[in-house]
Amino acid sequence: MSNSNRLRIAIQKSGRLSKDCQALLKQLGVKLNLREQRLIAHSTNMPIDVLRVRDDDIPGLVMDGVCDLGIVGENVLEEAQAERLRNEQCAEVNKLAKLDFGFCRLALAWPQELGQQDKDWFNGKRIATTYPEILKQYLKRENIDASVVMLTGSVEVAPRAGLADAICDLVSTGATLEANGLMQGDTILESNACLIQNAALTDQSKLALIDKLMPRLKGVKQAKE
Ligand code: PRT
Ligand code: ZN
Repeated sequence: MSNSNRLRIAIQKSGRLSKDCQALLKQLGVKLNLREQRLIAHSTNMPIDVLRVRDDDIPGLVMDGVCDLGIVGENVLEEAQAERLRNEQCAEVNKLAKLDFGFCRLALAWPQELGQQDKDWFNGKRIATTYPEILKQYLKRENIDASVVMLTGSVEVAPRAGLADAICDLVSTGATLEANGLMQGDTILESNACLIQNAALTDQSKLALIDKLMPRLKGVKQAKE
């Protein structure tokens, strides 16, 4: 659906995935002039444009065909897919590869002073999260009757601020949970960055270019192993 004949790839502009995305494109041989703070960077050696956006916008841009490819955390992808399905919008993408960066887990946590708790404890509790759809699916699956408080940031302070009893947030080293006196519980989702493609892409020259890049991607992954 993208009207450009250049392959459009959406990556995170600035954040935890940006450097790895830029390094990956470089390893794939895509030359870019990223110095300028522009939304679009044109490749100088391939018919590729890189769109630099907020990570939350990437699934929608690829699902709607505004971009042909995107690199995004599976956490953000799954949340966007669940939200779109609930709104009866197109949520389909082809996951071309799981990438070896951006690893984290979406886990439950609660104030340490409460000690170890089992799943039943969550009944009747409020859980703050930035991932309401993934959390609701988990609660349904586990038959837990808790309410979900949506926060777009600072989720880890919610219990202390009296906004929630527990949280469901991304964890990498665990330092943030510890610094906020929280104890980590069940992992709801394990996530890596992944490469996604618009499911309706039919442009033969773009598909041929993707076919050319994919073995390079495999080569990069093997070289790291
Ligand atoms: O501005 P934009 O919307 O693009 O960026 P953002 O602020 O929404 O996202 P960003 O850059 O923080 O993260 C982008 C992606 O990186 C996430 O969607 C995940 O897929 C992945 N990722 C990997 C993480 C983490 N590790 C991570 N540790 N995303 C966030 N965190 C946060 C977490 O929310 C918590 O606040 O880091 C804190 C916990 O880290 P530890 O090491 O203390 O456990
Ligand atoms: Zn974001």
